[in-house]
Formats: sequence, C-alpha cells, structure tokens
Amino acid sequence: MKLWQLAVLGTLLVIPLAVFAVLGIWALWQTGSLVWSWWIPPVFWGLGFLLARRWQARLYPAARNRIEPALHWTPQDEEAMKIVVRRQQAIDEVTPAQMTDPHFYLNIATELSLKIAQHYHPKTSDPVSSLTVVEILAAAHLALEDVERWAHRSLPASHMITVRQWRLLGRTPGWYRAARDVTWMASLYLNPANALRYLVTRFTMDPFSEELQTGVLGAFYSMFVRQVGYYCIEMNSGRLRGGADRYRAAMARLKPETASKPLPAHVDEDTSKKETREEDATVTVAVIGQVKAGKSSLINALLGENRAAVDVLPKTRDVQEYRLTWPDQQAELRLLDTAGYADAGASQEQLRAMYAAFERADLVLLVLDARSPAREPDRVVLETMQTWYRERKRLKPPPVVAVLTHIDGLSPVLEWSPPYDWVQPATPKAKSISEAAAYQIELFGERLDAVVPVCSDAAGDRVSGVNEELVPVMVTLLDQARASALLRTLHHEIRQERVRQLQNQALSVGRLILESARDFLSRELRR
Ligand SMILES: Nc1nc2c(ncn2[C@@H]2O[C@H](COP(=O)(O)OP(=O)(O)OP(=O)(O)O)[C@@H](O)[C@H]2O)c(=O)[nH]1
Ligand SMILES: [Mg+2]
Repeated sequence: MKLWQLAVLGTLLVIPLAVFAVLGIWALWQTGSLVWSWWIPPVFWGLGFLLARRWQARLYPAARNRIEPALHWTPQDEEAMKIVVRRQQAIDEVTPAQMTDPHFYLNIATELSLKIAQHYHPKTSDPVSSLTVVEILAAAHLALEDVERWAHRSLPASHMITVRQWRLLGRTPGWYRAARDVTWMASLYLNPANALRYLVTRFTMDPFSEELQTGVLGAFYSMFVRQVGYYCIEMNSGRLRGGADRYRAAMARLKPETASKPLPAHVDEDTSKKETREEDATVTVAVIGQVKAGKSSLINALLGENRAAVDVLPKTRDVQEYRLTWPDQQAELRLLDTAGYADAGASQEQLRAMYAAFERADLVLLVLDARSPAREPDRVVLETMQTWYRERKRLKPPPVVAVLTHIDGLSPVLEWSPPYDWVQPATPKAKSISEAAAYQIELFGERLDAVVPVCSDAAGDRVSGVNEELVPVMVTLLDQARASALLRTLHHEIRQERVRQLQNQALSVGRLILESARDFLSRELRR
C-alpha cells in the first residue's frame, strides 16, 4: 500500500473520532460542564511528560554519562579530556536543526581533533602534521564503529531512519508549535476563555515534545562528541600508531570489565582470550626506600619465603627481580628489589638504577622505617620520580604506596602483640603506629595513594600487616597498575612494529634494486 493510500485510510478512521470529539466538547460547553473538565488534558499530558522524562533517562543512559577518564590515561590525557567535556556541555548552544545536519558533525570532528592536537603539541603551528595516516584512519574507524554500535543498540529505528527523516525530526517541534499557535488563535474568536487553556498546554506540551526531540538528538550528539574526543586523545597520545586492530587487541588484554568502563565495550572477548600473553598481564612493582628500610624483608614477607638477601649491612646492590603469583586475582607480579639510598640521597649510580626501575614500574612501594624521622631523602626521591614522569608524558605515573616498616620498634618498644587497630587506636602501641602513619600523610600528602604500617621482619619471624593490610591495598590498585603495564607494552610493541616494518620495507626496496640491477646486467651482457 502506498503512503497516500494509508493517509486516506487514516483520515477516514480519524474523521468520525474528531467529529465526536468536537461534538463532545460542544455538548460539554452547552451543558456548562467544560468549565470543570478543561483540566483533564493538561493533567494527563503533564503525567505523560513526567513519565517520558523518566523512561527516556532509562532509554539513553549513555548520553547522560559524560566522558570519563580511562584507567590507562596519563595526566596529559586527562587534561585533554576537559576539551571534550566543554564540547559536550556546549549542547545548550546547539540547535535541533544543527544536530540533524551531517556537516555539523564533520565540523565538530575537525574542531575537536584540532583542539586536542594543539593540546598535545602546543608549540607547533600545525599540530596535526606529526600524525601518521594510519593513526588518523584508526581513530576515525574506531570512533565511527563505536557510534554505529551505539546507534544500532540504543536509537529506536536507527537502521530505518533516512537523513531526510532525521532532518525532519530536528524541525518537527517548530512545525508543531506553529500549527498549534494558529489553531489556538482561531479558537480565541470562539471563546476568549481559551487563552487560559492555551497557556496551560503551552507549559505542559511544549517541554514534552522538546524533551523527546532533544533527548534523541542530544543523546546522539553527546555520544558522537564523546567517541570522537576519546579516540582523538588515543591518537595524539600515540596509542593508535600501530593501527586499530593492535589497539583493540591491547585494550582487550585489560580485564574485560576494566576495558569497558570508560566506553561501551569495543572489546571482543574471544580475541581477549586468544591474545592474552603471560608477559602482558605481569604487573611490575618497584620497591624503593632508604638503606636498611626493610625493602628486601618486605619482599620476602610478600613471597612468604626468604629469597631476597637481607642483612644489617647494606645488602642489595643492583636491582633484583622476583616473581609473585596471586592466583585469586589472576595476577602475576614482578617485584623489583632496588638498592637503598643513603641519608645524603641517592647517588648517581643509584639514581640511574632507580630510573630504570621507574621505566618499568606499574606500582611503587616506598618503604619507610617508622622509627626514623629523616624523610628528606624520600621526599627528594619522590619529587625526582614525579619530575621524571612529568617529562615522559606518554607514561602513566604509577600509584605509590608508603609501607611503614619496623612498627614493632615504636614505643612501647617491648610490647608486641599484633594485630593493632591503628585506625581507631585504643592502646599506646596502636596510638604510636597511628601517629607514625599520620606523620607520613602530613609530610607526603597527595603524593601517596595509601600508607600501610607493617612489621616485615621475615628473618626474625615477625611479620604482621603484610597479608592482612598491604596485599588488599595492592589488590585495589591492581587494575590501575595493569592499565599502566598495558600502556607500556603497547608503546613497546608499536616501537618494535615500526622497526620491523621499516626492515621489511628496506628489504623490499633492496630486493627491487637487486632485481633491476640483475635485469640491467643481463640486458647489457646479451648485447
Ligand atoms: N624489627 C624489625 N626489623 C626489620 C623489619 N623489617 C626489616 N627488618 C630488619 O632490618 C634489617 C634490614 O632489612 P633489609 O630488608 O635488608 O633492608 P633493605 O631495605 O633491603 O636494605 P638494603 O638492601 O641494604 O638497602 C634486617 O636485619 C631485617 O631483618 C621490621 O619490620 N621490624
Ligand atoms: Mg635489600
């Protein structure tokens, strides 16, 4: 059946109803009942409006979520996110007609990518010039793929709506309002009391229809801005340099629930299982601290065996590596035992070793002797570490946990009957531990993610707080640490891939030259 035939049938169906409605209103007016029944439509429409608001919130939850920092993002990426947030918030300045114009979205994508590129390359006049063709294509591909999936899943009838109909949606409330105003004006001739009803419906129906319109269009707008912004950040931070497939595979290596947190999942679970390699899941924990702070002892306590060399004289010279598996968390940890720095601070050699550890660290345990008030070398090392990371914008600074050792040596020294409740201290020993922890927090403040007091004298069989308190804290930071491990692996892979590709290209060129030379020689010899 054609559209006009449907329209005719629809009209035939509606005419009697409309006639009855008009006659009914006329009869109500004649009998004087209209005076008390006029409120029925606004009340029901008002109810409809409230319900529509509620249901719509459920229909488009994604649109309500602003872009959020991903777990693997560096501070620079989080700053770039503010550009995207501002664009999303500018939704109030966008008209419905613009929201249905494909050119408008192209302009937004261009504007966002330029602004984000400028953020990453503030000193260049042409910030996009350093991007490769592959990464631009990967960003466009991933962003559009996500928006397409979202539209397919969350926009009703999105697989049938044409651009013409889409544009119509942008203009519908305008038409509706114009037609409604004309009808009302005409009705004022019949009954001047209609003016009141006009005002009532104006404040109920208008927001209702507008809410429906901006709900659908607004959801699409904010989703589009979010995905384009997200992948512009991924592109400018160099994570798309290896192409869309490599990026997707790397993201899938994060736990699926973590990978899907910032965005609707573009993670294929099958690939995630296939691609998981033991090395990628390994989280590197750098254990740093002053000489004799108890680093090696802490590692032994974590391993549950005496493997790291422990002594009263300075023992750990170079960086030693230990493996620790937590089957419950499906986590493989690489513990780096570093050489302790002296009161005077780290020597050049120690600094070099420490930088090498930072390069690999996904989590840092800063071991502090609770009995010693000399914190200056630790403060300097933490500051050095922060500066070191600030200069390497592509690395994510790892979380830092201060581990307060030797708590058994706090006053009263002779008392030792763990566990101690140092959060709500009741005994003198628990109070000493609590004060020592508060002192570190006061000293280092935001530089620390947590402070955990322990006794790590594994050699003296005095271990407390390691499995009970430190391990749970490390587990809560595990996702964050995994994300920075992933970032490191991804950049490493991209670098390796680039070298491999260059080698392959050089080989092909070499082969081409050889073949041309051979052809040339054989031609010359034949002459
Ligand atoms: N009483 C007590 N002794 C501890 C504790 N932790 C470590 N020790 C002892 O402190 C001494 C030094 O510990 P290590 O683990 O070797 O210290 P380190 O930081 O690795 O030292 P370097 O490798 O030389 O920098 C050892 O004798 C440990 O037995 C603790 O919590 N309480
Ligand atoms: Mg040691």
